[in-house]
Amino acid sequence: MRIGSAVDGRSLSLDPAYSSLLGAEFNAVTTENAMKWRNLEPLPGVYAWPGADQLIEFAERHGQAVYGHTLVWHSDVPTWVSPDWPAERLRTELRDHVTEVVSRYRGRVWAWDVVNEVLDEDGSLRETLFLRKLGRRYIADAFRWAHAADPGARLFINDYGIEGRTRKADALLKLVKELRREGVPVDGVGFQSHIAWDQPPRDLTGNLRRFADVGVSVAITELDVRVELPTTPEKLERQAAVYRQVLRSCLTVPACVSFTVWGFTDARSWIPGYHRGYGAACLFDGNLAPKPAHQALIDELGRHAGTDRASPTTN
Ligand code: 9MR
Repeated sequence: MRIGSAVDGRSLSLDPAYSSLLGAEFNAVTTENAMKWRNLEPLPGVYAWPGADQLIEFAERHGQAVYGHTLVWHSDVPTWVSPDWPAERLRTELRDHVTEVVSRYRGRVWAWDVVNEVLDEDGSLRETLFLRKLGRRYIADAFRWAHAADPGARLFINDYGIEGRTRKADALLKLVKELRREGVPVDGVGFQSHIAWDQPPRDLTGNLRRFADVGVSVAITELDVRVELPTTPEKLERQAAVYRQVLRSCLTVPACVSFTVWGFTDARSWIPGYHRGYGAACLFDGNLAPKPAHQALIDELGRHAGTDRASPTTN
């Protein structure tokens, strides 16, 4: 079971306490931002590899698996990609981007978020530059390009708001079935899991199972549990229970192949910048001291290992 964290590139370079905790606590890592198109290719044909390279080298030194995030995301398209281009130009640039990045890290990235957030809340395909110009086939194309560049990598479709049995989750299930019926190499579905402390998803386990039933892997890809500030010991206990519940769901479903938190320290989390009045969403506080949620995960993993030993035929 891969237990990973998203990694903040600046902290990895500049903060030895951050890096040593990352190396000690996790067996998988995801780049939080360094592999996004806008960051990787700030100018046409000019790639900025050092951030991504640095993380991969760190992971290899620490025996960690690397989860690549993300190849196609409407929200991080470089500014030089013009909405006025003819469709064929956009398609070629997108294809070259996917091919360049996946080939560079061939054999070193075990899984990729190929497309991120392609659905709207109502379950329709999100209106993005890619959909407008290229039509819905851009999704299948992206998977095929990625597969051609690294046939060994596991290819995921990743989204938020799909942890419970929402309309969006229903639509994603339908999309994944269609893609697989068409022979598109979709191997897995990533459940981002940005959750509020007082609104845990309903029936996450059942939801993961119905995706697993169509033959794909599932993964928790960006878990954090934001708390309304100020924090209190009670809120942190409830937060811990949500972390535990999500891990338990993943451990319960054999197709759940990895569990990733979206940053591990409150000092470096995206939450306060995006969710007004919320914070403290991670496993460690701003001084890198473990919170109750950390202990809850350790307990849950121990409990699961105990179960395994008791019944060696299950996994
Ligand atoms: O945590 C990321 C933050 O630092 C970036 O500014 C932001 C925009 O690139 O992306 C955040 O990560 C997002 C992830 O890439 C996709 N799912 C939602 C995450 C939180 O916004």
